[in-house]
Amino acid sequence: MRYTSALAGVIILENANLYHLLYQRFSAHLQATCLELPDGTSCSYAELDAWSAGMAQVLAQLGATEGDRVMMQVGKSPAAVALYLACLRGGFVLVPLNTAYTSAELAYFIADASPAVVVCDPPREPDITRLVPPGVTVACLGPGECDLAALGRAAAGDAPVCPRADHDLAAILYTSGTTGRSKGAMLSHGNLASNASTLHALWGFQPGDVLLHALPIFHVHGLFVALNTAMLNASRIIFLEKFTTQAVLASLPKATVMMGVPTFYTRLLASADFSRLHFDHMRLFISGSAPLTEQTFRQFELRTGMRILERYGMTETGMITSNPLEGERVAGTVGFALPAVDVRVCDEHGGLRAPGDVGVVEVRGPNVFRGYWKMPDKTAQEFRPGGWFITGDLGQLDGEGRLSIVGRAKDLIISGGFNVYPKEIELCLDALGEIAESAVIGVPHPDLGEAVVAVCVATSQAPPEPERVLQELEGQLAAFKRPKALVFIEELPRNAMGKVQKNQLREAHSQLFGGA
Ligand code: MLC
Ligand code: AMP
Repeated sequence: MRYTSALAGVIILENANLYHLLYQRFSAHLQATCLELPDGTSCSYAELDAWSAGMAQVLAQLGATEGDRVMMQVGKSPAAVALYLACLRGGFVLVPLNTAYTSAELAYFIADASPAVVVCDPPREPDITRLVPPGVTVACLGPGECDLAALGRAAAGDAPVCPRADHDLAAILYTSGTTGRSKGAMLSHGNLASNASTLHALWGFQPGDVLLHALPIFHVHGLFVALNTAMLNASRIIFLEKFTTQAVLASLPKATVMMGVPTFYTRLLASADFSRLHFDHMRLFISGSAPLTEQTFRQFELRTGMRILERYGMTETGMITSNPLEGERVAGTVGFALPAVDVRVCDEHGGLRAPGDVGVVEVRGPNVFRGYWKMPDKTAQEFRPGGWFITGDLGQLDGEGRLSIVGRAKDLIISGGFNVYPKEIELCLDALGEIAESAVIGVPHPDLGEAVVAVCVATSQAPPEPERVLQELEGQLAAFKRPKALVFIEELPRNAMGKVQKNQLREAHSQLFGGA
């Protein structure tokens, strides 16, 4: 690849910047619509290119230099996509954050990532300004002290794409951990580019494909899997602010590809209007981020005549396996390792398990992240010699290399596609004076797959009102992490080693929401 510098004409340099790759692929279609919004407005590839160039320049003027972190906690909008692209082309490391995070949660991320600039939506500006240390600029995507969206538009032009090597960081995405402390997964330009190119080819993206995008853009699924594959294809993206059944039903007739978490599909199936749609124009429905039940897979096929393509991945690795585009998509399995990605199933010491045996899924390949930000020891613990990353998921390979995810070795709840680590919630609950100890579990939930439930022991004979306890968590934990139910019991069940028997609790409370 060649890098063209506006300053010095053509310089021969390898440029592994993901933006360079995206631009190469969509530059022949600059006038095409990239983002189409439900209100009828749209943003072309040319506009996004110029806007992101302008934003990259403004970020540099605000003090960001190559390798600096630019944190964003913003809702879905074309400006947010321009900001993502601006970070890529400027060589800044994007740190996207869930919009549900509270100020208390944000304070940790700001301290850990030490960003040069924090970008937020205008209503959050006063709060975030109070949180950042001196020298860190707060910018807004909208009216505020420093409106990055407007300034970027005013500076829109043709800024050069910063030369990056394969291993240079493009983004840090925070994932919670079993210790309750979030870890920043460092993803390089090479990680993102290889995964996007592979998926684009594997899922047969073709001219005319239109992606229906209803996912949030602060996680791997909506940000990298969906946006990068569509942009590599110069596709039109129907860009919904969030998933609502109504908005998706209204947009589906114009789409050819949709990506979603299983909750999207169960919600669509629950709608009578969904049955009335025709699906001839749809090429592909893709599901991931959480297990798709066989029941949803089968009901969906019955209703639409189409088999959802389930794939499996995680923040640290991007996508790992996928059911095939052509060929059998098997319910309850997540398919085969992606090209150039190696998958194996091992015992707890890294010894290979035989086909059919359950073990921990390990993965290796150009998609695997560069480690946890400022946590070299944690990084070392999660890798085996030879570059194998230990996912913490329990899986089973069949004789043909098809993987099924059958459980988790890590204490993790996936609720509506969002990860919740029980430890973080337990620490918050235990810090409240009225709770002696707690165990947070996931129980089957018909809409979210799993729902967060807290089983607690009170410090006094008369337990506090659950509603009041949940209210106390409001300022501390994002809404999706807060328990959907809080149950008081006299004593937590423990084994001989004193370890809380969460299996027993899960069993005891499995019908709290009516089961799966
Ligand atoms: C919202 N809430 C949730 C929730 N989402 N609670 C639990 N789990 C969730 N997933 C909260 C809301 O804040 C609200 O709280 C209350 O629950 C009711 O919300 P709702 O209206 O039912 O939720 P909704 O806004 O419709 O969102 C549900 C959803 C959304 C499923 C559409 O969560 C979603 O878009 N999920 C996608 C997650 C995702 O992109 N994951 C990818 C991770 S990447 P209150 O208190 O205000 O009432 C990854 C790797 C890979 O995993 O392989 O892809
Ligand atoms: P995250 O850390 O948010 O990226 O979540 C990654 C986790 O989501 C994985 O480790 C799996 O536990 C889970 N996951 C993703 N896709 C699937 C899938 N198709 N089936 C089951 N679990 C999945």
